[in-house]
Amino acid sequence: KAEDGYRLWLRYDKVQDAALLQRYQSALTALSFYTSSATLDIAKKELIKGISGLTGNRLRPREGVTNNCIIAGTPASSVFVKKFFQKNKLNTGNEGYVISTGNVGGKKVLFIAATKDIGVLYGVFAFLRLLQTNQPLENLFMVSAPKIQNRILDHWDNLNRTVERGYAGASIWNWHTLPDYIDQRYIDYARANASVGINGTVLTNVNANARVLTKTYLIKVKALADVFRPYGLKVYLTAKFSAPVEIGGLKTADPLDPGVRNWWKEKCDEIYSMIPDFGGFLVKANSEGQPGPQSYGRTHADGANMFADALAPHGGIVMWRAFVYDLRVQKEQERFEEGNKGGHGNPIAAEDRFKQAYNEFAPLDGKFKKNVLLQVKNGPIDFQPREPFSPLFGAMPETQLMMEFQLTQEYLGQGTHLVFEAPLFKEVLDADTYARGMGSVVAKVIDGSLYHHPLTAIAGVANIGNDINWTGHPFGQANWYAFGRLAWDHELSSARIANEWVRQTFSNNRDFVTTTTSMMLASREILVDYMTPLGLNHIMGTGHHYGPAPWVDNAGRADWNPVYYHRADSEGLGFNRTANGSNALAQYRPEVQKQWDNSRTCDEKYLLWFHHVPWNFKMHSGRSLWEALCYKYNIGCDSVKWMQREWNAVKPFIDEERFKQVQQLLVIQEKEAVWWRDACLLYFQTFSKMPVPAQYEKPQHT
Ligand code: GCW
Repeated sequence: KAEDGYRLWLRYDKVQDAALLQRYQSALTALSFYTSSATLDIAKKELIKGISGLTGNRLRPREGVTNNCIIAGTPASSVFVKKFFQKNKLNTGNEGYVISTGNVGGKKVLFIAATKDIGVLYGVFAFLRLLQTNQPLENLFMVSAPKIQNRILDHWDNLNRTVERGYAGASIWNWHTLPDYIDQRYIDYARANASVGINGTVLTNVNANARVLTKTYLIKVKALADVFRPYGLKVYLTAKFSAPVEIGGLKTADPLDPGVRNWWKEKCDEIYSMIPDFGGFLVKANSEGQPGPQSYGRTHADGANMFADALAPHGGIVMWRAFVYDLRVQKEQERFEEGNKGGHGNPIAAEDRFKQAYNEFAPLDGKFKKNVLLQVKNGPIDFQPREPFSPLFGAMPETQLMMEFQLTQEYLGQGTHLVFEAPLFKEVLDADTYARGMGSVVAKVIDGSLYHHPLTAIAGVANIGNDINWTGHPFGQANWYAFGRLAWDHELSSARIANEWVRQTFSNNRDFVTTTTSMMLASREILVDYMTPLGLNHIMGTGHHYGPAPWVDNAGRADWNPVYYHRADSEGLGFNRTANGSNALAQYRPEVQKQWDNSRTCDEKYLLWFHHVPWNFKMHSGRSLWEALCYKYNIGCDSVKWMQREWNAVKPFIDEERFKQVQQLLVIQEKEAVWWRDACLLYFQTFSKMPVPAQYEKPQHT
């Protein structure tokens, strides 16, 4: 059934465990739920639908309270909630909720309540999650509120419905039929996001098209905003820096030009007259060909603050991206090509790309207005299978930094490899910047607690398209889910998230849950092993970023070349970023530098990120670097075979359709793991000139 994938983690199928089903059936017999807003209406329908599917009980809201009654609402919508909140001095804030068993006039009741309407909707989804994951309902008292305010999906969707780095079909935004045609998918999208607490969506690609800011498109954007509003989902757009010239007829887009500033102010007034709760702008400027303030001799702060001023009167925010790598590098490359027509060549870029975002932004600390967030990718390069955390997280105390993760698996096997990303997200969130001493983890930088910043946000580049199952790979859904859950509460463990997702999406069967979650939890490290072990990175094919291409040395820009990143030579492998190399390490606090600056003590996961080490370098295991590389690539391949066996074993527990989809994708993944191993080992062997140890499979030329 095609709908098996479409339903995501919101399936509400009847509880299988007979004893538990009976307990749920008798604990959930009545409902007191007065609704006075669209949001509460949605919450009520969801609750009734969920309980009906899961237990078969069809609840009809009634006046008064009976035994085993759910009381849902806010202090404003329900007198019972009001008393409960007063008695317990509760206030769940703007978005939080409480789920609690209780007593009203001697009757056993269960509260799903919140200070605000949207909190009730989040509470309903949290309650249904309890049922869907078969949790006990006795003696409940759960209070929950998000740790980060703005939890946002960034769509890299173009107006022609292509999706940059999208692997799940076309964009779900059908600009052609909007605003009059409201696809059911828009509603289902908002509902899915609300179910995990995602409260914002940037509809358009950061490689922006100014036309989305014209009236013609804003009418369509408004239609989406109207659909999303009751689900607590705000709409944002990307703003192309040159829009005043492209669609405004101005001669310049200089952020200090009064005419330009006024143009943006009026544009914002126009947007807010149509969408009063518009979230704001996401801007990619002076990066990969996008125009920006530097084109006019101004700084990133000048650019961001111009938008900030235009948005501030309406309460909007600016998310200014820190994903830049210096124009000078590009210029140098162009000069080089000019003098080297026809030949191949690779001038080493003027500055290590690793260092460039920091070089440009750290000096601007404290220069951004109150409604600006600087959006920093998790690592210094670009969404690699593993990166050390971006040094910017420990370097800008006076700036509100937000995180950008990538859910779409651009460098992680795209739509075909099974990779659960929660461990990647957690690794970065838990990394210690030491910015204010030990314990200054990245999560505390972005949730505002380290420096007491009032505005906080986190973004995930969406992996959603119009494929029936939303994300192409059925397990891609888990990354959307994990992002939402971690954005709400970064303290949740990857294991807990995997467990929740598997139970809701597939089955509560013990064997199934154990097998599938262990596969998920291992999957990211497995991919690292067969793609980029020991700190290798950016050795994917240039442009598409899919298969292996460590040999490429003519990608058009020195710092797009895989050879720039791995630096293999007859001596060894890896990028020396210590003091006698590019010294990128100096961008970290001394405690962090100490973890990584010595090749003998550096965590081997990051070894080749920071060191150029000889082929016969002795690893902790006693293997040489070359042997360790052979070992890692082989273990990666073997582990994909293990995943295949595990998946085959769970066949009896789930529907044929999703079983087969994953089974076939794992076949592709297995072939491609071997492709990665063979390509990389054969290539690196041309430098190491060492044999592959006998116990490993020999790489093959194909
Ligand atoms: O990850 C890289 C991608 C580009 C992307 C860019 C960015 C949207 O290869 O496709 O462009 O980064 O994040 O801006």
